[in-house]
Amino acid sequence: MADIPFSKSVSARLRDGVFVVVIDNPPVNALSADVRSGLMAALDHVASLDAATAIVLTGAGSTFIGGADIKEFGKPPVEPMLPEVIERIEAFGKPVVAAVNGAALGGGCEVALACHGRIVGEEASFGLPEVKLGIVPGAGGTQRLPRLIGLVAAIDLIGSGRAVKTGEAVALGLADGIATDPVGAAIALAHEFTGKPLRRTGVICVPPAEDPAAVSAAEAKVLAKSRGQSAPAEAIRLVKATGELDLRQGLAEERATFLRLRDSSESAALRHVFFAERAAGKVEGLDKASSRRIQTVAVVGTGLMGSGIAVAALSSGHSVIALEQSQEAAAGGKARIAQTLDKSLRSGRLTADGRDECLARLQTTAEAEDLVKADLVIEAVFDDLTVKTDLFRRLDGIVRADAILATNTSYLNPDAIAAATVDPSRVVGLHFFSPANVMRLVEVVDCAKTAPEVLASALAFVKGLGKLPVVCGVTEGFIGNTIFSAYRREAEFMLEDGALPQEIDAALEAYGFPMGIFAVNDMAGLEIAWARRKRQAATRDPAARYVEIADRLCEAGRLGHKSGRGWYAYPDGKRTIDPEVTAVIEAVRAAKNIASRSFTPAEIMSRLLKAMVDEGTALLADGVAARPGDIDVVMINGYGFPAHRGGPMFAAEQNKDQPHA
Ligand code: T1G
Repeated sequence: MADIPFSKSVSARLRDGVFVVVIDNPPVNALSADVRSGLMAALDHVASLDAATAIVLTGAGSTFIGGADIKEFGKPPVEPMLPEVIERIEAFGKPVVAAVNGAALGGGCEVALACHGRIVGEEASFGLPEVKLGIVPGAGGTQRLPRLIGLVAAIDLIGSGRAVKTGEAVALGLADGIATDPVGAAIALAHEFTGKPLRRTGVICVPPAEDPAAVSAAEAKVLAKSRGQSAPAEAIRLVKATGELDLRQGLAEERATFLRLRDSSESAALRHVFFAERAAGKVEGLDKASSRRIQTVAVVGTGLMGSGIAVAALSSGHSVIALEQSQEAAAGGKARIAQTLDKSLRSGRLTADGRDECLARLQTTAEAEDLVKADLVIEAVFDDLTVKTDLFRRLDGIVRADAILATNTSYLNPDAIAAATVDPSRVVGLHFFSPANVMRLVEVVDCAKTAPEVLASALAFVKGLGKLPVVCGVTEGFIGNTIFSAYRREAEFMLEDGALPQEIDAALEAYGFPMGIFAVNDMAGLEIAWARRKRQAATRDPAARYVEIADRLCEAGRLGHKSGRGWYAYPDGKRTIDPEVTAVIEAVRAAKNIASRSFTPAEIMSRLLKAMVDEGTALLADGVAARPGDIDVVMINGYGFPAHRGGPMFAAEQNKDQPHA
């Protein structure tokens, strides 16, 4: 029998007396107006079709339903609305079973929750990630999920927005079964349901016997991670209300909250981040460049950065050759990599078998000639131009002609490193952030001579690591460190003018940064920036304003957390304000005859944001960054800028009509 179309993206066919409805709306089967109207039409059709005893709902391709169409947010609503479609499914007179073939997210999960049964395929996942978009589920998720899996698990999932895979979904009671052919199994389940009273999720009473302490603990865990955001707390309130409100009241409260949050600045910011993250790895005109297959990755240098990169590559299925200068150093590198893998095992990110497989794909060596097998070489040695150019010259003669050479330099000019090779078109920058096996962000540096195919391969490689690539051009410090330096400089100007480190940090933390800039500097250690300042001293513009406070601290042996003292003191490891630091700051101010004045938190933030935005604007003008959103993505994922503010460029654009403090 031919497929019956119900709209451009919804069609169905009868199989064994069951109407199998397929949503085919690439790329992720989002619930656009066309899908919603197609679903309604299919339901109408089956309601009066005697030949069909039930419905099975599934997605074409690798996704079940990726959720509401985020691109429709902010546009005039088009009927039918999703809650209507979902209520129709739940109330339907014949069984409706979801064959969850892939991700069921947001509205997609809500559709699945309203079905009378759920069969999951091996690649299925369920999640209500709405809080990550600054909203709460808007089509019954907060009311139906707790009815199926209880309050504690629902608070965890909805409050964090995390998705669960097949095994956890079954354990939580979200799925009735797993099948390699979920549609076939869903048809069988639909037959079992026929003629029996249907399980309507909305009428289930929320399991009552839950431990109130466990509910509070789940709530506290979510709130601890959602500093400055309102959606997670609102989502928890709605989930908890299922104990008191009936479905209708609960749905009305949920919808009102959803509509209010959808129009909030928090949601606008997070939606911007969603699309900016997906745009950041794209380069105009690059689609056509075919990327090279990268299976074997060589990592040169197995310090903190190199071993982190090796773990990231191993964990995503690559073979890794780690090169060190001696056998002893190679053995040390191997131990570091194994330790990091063990840590992933302990935190549940890796299974024991997974760890063993990773180790089996790792080769450590002191023989550069072993790198002949590598498709990509990532250099992570000491950040010194001579060391790096020597290394690239040597590697150039060893690796295959089609191998890509990448440098992980933070501040050096990758064009100068590339110039040491015969073929600089195969050189690219891959600036990982530490710890490289954890941090998602990678700045992919498109050097002056990088071939399009090499850039495309590097981007595909980074995406394959499960990381977030942002393309940038060459400048000292690329996007992130350039902006970080600018705002650090501004913070130090304010210190000299009268603010204290703890006041600046408090303003940043109140804005939503997990940690203020001085606390961050202490964590990272002050010595690297000190060494750089000393190197730059001879060439520094004598007319430019220079703040010596950090130098004075370093000279006094205050090198940050590791040395027990920096911008703060750390007795027993705890960050505390140190009067000695205040005295150093006051002495520097006095020496320059600066009359100290006070700063409000709003003024501190306004000046720091302006410093970031001015530098960002210059990077855009120079073509180092392609889009303002790329800068936002870097600052959010590499430097703790709160995602719910959208990044510095977005925040500035939003506030451009407001007077500065
Ligand atoms: N709406 C519109 N476009 C979307 C989309 C969506 N929900 N999800 C993805 N895209 C686009 C994305 O911009 C990209 O476009 C392409 O699809 C591939 O995405 C009522 C209110 C499903 C796990 O938050 O998590 O439901 O860049 O690169 O790695 O309560 O996309 O190619 O032009 O990410 O294979 C809740 C968001 C919505 C899910 C697939 N749903 N999506 O990952 O591909 S709110 C979400 C994802 C909601 C209800 C509420 C992932 C994915 P382009 P991709 P992927």
